[in-house]
Amino acid sequence: MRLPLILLALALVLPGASSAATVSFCPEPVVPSGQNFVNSNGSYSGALASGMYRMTLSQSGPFTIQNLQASWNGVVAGAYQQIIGSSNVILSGILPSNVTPGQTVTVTFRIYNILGQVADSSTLTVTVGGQSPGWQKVWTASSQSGLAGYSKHYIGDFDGDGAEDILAVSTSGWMTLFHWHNNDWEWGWSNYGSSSAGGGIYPYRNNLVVGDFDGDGKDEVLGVSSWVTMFHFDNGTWNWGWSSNGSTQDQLYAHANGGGYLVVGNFDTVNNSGNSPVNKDEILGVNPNGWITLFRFNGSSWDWVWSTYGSTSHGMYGYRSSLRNGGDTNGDGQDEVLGLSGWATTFNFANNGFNWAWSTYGANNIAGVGYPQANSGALLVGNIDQLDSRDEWFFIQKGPSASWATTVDWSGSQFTWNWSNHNYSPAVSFIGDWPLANNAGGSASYALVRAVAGQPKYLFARRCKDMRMYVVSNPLANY
Ligand SMILES: [Ca+2]
Ligand SMILES: [Ca+2]
Ligand SMILES: [Ca+2]
Ligand SMILES: [Ca+2]
Repeated sequence: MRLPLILLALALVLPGASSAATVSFCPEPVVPSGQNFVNSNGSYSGALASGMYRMTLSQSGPFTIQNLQASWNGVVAGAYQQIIGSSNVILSGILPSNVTPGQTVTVTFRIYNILGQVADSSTLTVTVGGQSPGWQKVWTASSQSGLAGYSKHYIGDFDGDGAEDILAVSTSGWMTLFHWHNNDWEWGWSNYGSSSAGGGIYPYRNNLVVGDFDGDGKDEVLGVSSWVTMFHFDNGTWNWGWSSNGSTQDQLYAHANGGGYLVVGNFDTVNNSGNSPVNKDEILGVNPNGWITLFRFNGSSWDWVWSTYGSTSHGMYGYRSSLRNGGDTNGDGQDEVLGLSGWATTFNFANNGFNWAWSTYGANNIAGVGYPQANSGALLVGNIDQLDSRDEWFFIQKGPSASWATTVDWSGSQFTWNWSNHNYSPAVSFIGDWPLANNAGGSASYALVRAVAGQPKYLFARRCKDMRMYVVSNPLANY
């Protein structure tokens, strides 16, 4: 007699207990006009107690999805039926023809219990697909068992073949190196979840910075924790290199600790020490105490190249919370530092110090792109065409109504825009077929990667479980 009583108790508390559970659709459907979608997959975050439930669908938006249907483990929404447990919800429908790319319809999926109370209410957005000229898709993650299943992606040429690789780190502690081969991201080294693999890199896995610090043509990673330690990818695995060995007197540690951060770039191409080539990357350390210092690795320790020594009158000081690598915008082989505050300003290293170079001086745009960017919009830096050796600035809006993406580069006297999804008629809110506006409840994340040696950088776009890569359609056009 005890078991039925327990089930009854569960059923009675169901409305309150299950109201926090929702069905999350991920990724949400992006469907071309006039086409159907059949397998939009949602996962229920809770577990329904056994009982009779009724599932309903409603929709709102500028057009009506036809034949809109949902099912729970094959049980089709409609009448009261017996459903139980956790499940995948499958949604399908047909978009009318002649609807506008980027338009969205919100679909609401509800589950009612036998008392007529709402046990779950979930929404998803169905977006009309589109295609903006200028970019083409070269890769889509086919499953979550590869690159897309990892939460962090560190990009660098770790094996020195001229193509950038990806060191991917998962929330469960897997670390895997991926290489672009045969038009796919293939597995290389992996720790297979082991904390002992990789020469001690494991404890640093969530806070790595990437650069070619020793100038040998391969990128290292610098792990920043209570110790700061460099790891080299040699002989098929990660190897322990220089380390602060826990010294709190170490100046790289002091600059990175307690809210400080490290900016990597080839900021100085003149004064590299020792016998290293001029492509050795430096580190700009931004100490929370206000000191901003340039470091360079000399093979056994870090040389102190330059510092503000805490001066509040140096032009960089006002940008100390938001300094980053601004790329090599003029193509001279040397990276600038970009400060993003109320003004955007670049700093160029010359004559033994960082000098103020270019600035918005408070203007509300950069080459027509609104500045400061709203909703944490992306600013990607890298060379995405083959017309020139200058790095572009790629501005991509984020947020629920994101609709612009624009590339900008240095024309010799000012920044000018070259490609924009709005430079076509009709303009659609896409890069290639990637929708800019939020989907599945969140913004996208973006990165640039030189997947092929000597080729332009590709664009990574990621949202929810969807991960794709795009390349410019015409690398000889000016982006
Ligand atoms: Ca490589
Ligand atoms: Ca190196
Ligand atoms: Ca350098
Ligand atoms: Ca370029």
